[in-house]
Amino acid sequence: MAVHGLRTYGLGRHQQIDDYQYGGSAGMVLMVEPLSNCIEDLKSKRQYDEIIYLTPDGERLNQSLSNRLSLKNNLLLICGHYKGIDERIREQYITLDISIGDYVLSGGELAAAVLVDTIGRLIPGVLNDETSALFDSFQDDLLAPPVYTRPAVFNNWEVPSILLSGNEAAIQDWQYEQSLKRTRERRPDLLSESEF
Ligand code: 6GU
Repeated sequence: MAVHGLRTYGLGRHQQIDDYQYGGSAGMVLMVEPLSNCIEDLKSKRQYDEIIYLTPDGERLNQSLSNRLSLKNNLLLICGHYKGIDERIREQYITLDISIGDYVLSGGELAAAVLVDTIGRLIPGVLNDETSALFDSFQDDLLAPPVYTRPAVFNNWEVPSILLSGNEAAIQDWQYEQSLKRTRERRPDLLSESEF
């Protein structure tokens, strides 16, 4: 992963990258020329599968979108700031708009960090145990079951005995039931009619 500062492509002695918006509303907008020069420079060095703009009006990020993006080779993420970027950049270059949720951040940087984290952990070798992403909450639209580690008893608080049984099939059934129960209680919106 590489981070590129837009200021490098800024205009004039002050390396200007933003300006007042046409129409008179308050707030600065990232200018078309520095962004275009930056994107063209990066595109001349790599072929990008997607050029993504992080924006509250984008498609809502979820696990399935992260899964899809983790299969791509090169992604270019554009972070807006202030009131956003000149619309012509969106029209000319952006192939995908992503929002990380229904709230407003002051810039796209934290959203980009969230996106990079969710994708990065799906790439083989990033997680210690490569299989463990398979059992995450949301990977199958269910929340993850409760987990325990040693000791088996603390303050008389016991680990469910099934987990100590060594019966792998029974443990898997138990974990699946716990996932369903947790999802029903906390996120019923994730369940289809049949599972409910
Ligand atoms: Cl991607 N950007 C900004 N500025 N705010 C957001 C967002 C993105 N996603 C949710 N809120």
